[in-house]
Amino acid sequence: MKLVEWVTDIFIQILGVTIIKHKVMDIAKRFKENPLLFPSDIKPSIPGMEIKCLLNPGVFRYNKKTWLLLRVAERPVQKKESISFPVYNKKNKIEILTFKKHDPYLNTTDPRIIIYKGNSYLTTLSHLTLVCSDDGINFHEPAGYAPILGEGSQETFGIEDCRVATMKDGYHLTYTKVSPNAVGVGYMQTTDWKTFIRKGMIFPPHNKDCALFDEKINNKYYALHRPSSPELGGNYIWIAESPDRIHWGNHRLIAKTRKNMWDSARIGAGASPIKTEKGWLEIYHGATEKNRYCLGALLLELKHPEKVIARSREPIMEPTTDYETKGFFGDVIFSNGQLVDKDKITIYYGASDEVICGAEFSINKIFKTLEY
Ligand code: MAN
Repeated sequence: MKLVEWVTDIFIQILGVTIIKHKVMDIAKRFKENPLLFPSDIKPSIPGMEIKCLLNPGVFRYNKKTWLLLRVAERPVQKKESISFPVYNKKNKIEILTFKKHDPYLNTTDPRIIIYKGNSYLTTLSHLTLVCSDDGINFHEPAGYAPILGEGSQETFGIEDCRVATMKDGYHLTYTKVSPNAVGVGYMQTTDWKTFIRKGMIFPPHNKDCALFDEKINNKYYALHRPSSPELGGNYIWIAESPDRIHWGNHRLIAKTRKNMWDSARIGAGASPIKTEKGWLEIYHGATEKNRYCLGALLLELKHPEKVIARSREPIMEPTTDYETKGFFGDVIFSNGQLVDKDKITIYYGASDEVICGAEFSINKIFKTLEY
C-alpha cells in the first residue's frame, strides 16, 4: 500500500467515518488528441439549425480508411424566451415545435428531454452522418455521402446510436428508431454507403442497444439487444438468434444490472462482440440511477454465446477527464463502435453526449480485470 493511501485510511478510521472507497480501475488509453470532433466541426443539415451534440458513432473500415457514422443531434438556434425543437411531420419534413420557457406545464430538468403536459419530446433531433480518416484521429466529411435521416412514422423523433457490423456480404446497421409511440431497433444494409436497404424494426419497443455478431454461430445469426421491462425485470442485456437477421427468436437473458454498483440502473451492448480464443468479448455500458455511464466487459462462450463466462466487477473505463464529466450531459462515456487489431481495441465514444473521443484497450489487460 502506498504511503498516501495508508495515511488516508488511518485518517478515515480516526474520524470514524464510514466511506465506501471506490476503486478506479480505468485501463483505457485515451487519445491525447481528444476530443477528436466537436459539434462545430460538422455542417448542420439545414440552415437555421445548430448542432448541439455529436455522439455515439458506429465504426467501420471502408476503402482503406477509418469511418465513423456519427449521431448528430440538432435543434433550431434558440431564442431567449422560448425552447424549440425539431420533429419530422407526416410528410417527413422537419417541423419546429416551440414552448414558452416559463410555461408552468413545461419540465426541462433533463437536458435531453422536454416534458409538456405529460407528453415527452426530445430537445434535439438526431440523424447519422459519415466522416472518414486516414489516421483514425483527423476526420472530415467526405463529399458524395449523404446523411442518413429518420424516415416514416417510427422515426419522427430521429435515429440514434448506430452499430455497424461488418460481414462477408456487406455492412449491417442496427440503430435506435425514436418516435412518440416507441423506441425500437431498426436494421438496414449497405455495401457502398450510398444506397441503403431499410429492413424495418427488428426488435419491437421498448428496445435499443442492438449489436449483431459479425459471423454466424452454429449456422445462425446472433444479436445482443436491450429490452426494457419497467414493472418486472429491468434494463438487461438479452441475446437472440435468427436465420436471416430479420426474424429473431429464442431470446435469452444474459446479464442484469447489479445493485449499488456502477451498472445498477441500465446496461446495454456496445459494438459487435469480438471473437477471441477465450470467448466473445463484449464491451458494454452500464449506468447508475444518477445517469453516470461507464464501460465494462462481458466474456461469452464461443459456441454458446448465451453463457457468460466472466464479467467486469469494476468499470474498465469511467468518466474522469473534463470532456467526459462536463458537457451537454456530463458523466457519460458511451461507445457503440470499435476497430480491432490483434490485441488492440480502438474504441470511439461519445463523451458527455457532446463530443467524439477515442481510446485504446488491450484485450489481454481486459481479460485480467474480469471476474470469472
Ligand atoms: C441513453 C441513450 C444514449 C445516451 C445515453 C446518455 O442510453 O440515449 O444515446 O448517450 O442515454 O445520455
